[in-house]
Amino acid sequence: MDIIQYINENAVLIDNHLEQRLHFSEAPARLVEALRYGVIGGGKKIRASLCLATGEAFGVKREDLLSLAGGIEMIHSFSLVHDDLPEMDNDDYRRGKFSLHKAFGGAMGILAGDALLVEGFRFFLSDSYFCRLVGNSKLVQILNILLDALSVEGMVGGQVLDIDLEGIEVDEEQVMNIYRMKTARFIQAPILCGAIVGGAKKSELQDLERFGLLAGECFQIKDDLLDVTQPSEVLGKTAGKDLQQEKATLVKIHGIHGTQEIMENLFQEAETILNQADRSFSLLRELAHFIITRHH
Ligand code: GRG
Repeated sequence: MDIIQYINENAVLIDNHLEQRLHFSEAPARLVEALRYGVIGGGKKIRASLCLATGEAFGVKREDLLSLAGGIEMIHSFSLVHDDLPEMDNDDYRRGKFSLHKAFGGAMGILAGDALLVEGFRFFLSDSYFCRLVGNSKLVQILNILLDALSVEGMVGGQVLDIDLEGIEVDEEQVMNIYRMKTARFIQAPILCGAIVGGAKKSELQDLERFGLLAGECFQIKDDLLDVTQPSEVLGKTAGKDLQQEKATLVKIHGIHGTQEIMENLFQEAETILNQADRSFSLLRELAHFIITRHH
């Protein structure tokens, strides 16, 4: 199957699943509206696709992974909603529409972000069919992987470094460290989650751990390249912000061509891991290729 078609099909499956299940009879209506605005009907849902494609490589049915992949997209959306706040990246646009705090106000930007994070975990934990299918031991593994990726040594810590190092002279290792913490660990996590549901062996998990981190590094490097090469209309968010905010990026150190070369080398390293695996990971390989060739 064409990978763009696969990604789009998954995005529809996830959106439909979120649409069906994100209703809360006791919650304030405006909070629910904001929460749904933050996750349904926008974004590539690439983390969901990574989870589904990995699960499928281990023989798990896509339908059985929708609550996990949907929850992961909610958690990812929390990070975007908070990242857009004036105190962070301060962006009025996201996914081609007003960012959540612009549409619903600053307090709701914080609270709907919080809600996406908490309800993202509840989304799969409250699915009793999914929990029975996976079993408690794997469920704990999945929770640990997601929480590690979001932790002070993961996304939250990475975001702090990203802010602290604005406008400061940085070297490549410092930048790569931010990329790994802020972004790559939460690209790696859905891959590992899909593999755990599928009963991956320890050695397979180790390979996918390395692959996932490399694919995640590629993801953030591509994001930085897009920021300087694509207009806002294509990105669906404000372009050129890294330069404006003096962000620590590889582009700042190596320029566009040097950065592209680093990304391609990392992709090749990632691809080699999959090529040497006993199992076929063709969709996952295609998704990694999409990550480095995408236009938004
Ligand atoms: C913990 C208070 C608090 C806030 C968290 C950590 C954080 C705020 C934000 C960091 C998240 C971030 C913006 C990481 C960069 C990763 C990135 C390039 C995200 C864009 O992901 P895409 O392209 O977006 O997959 P779509 O819209 O397609 O889902």
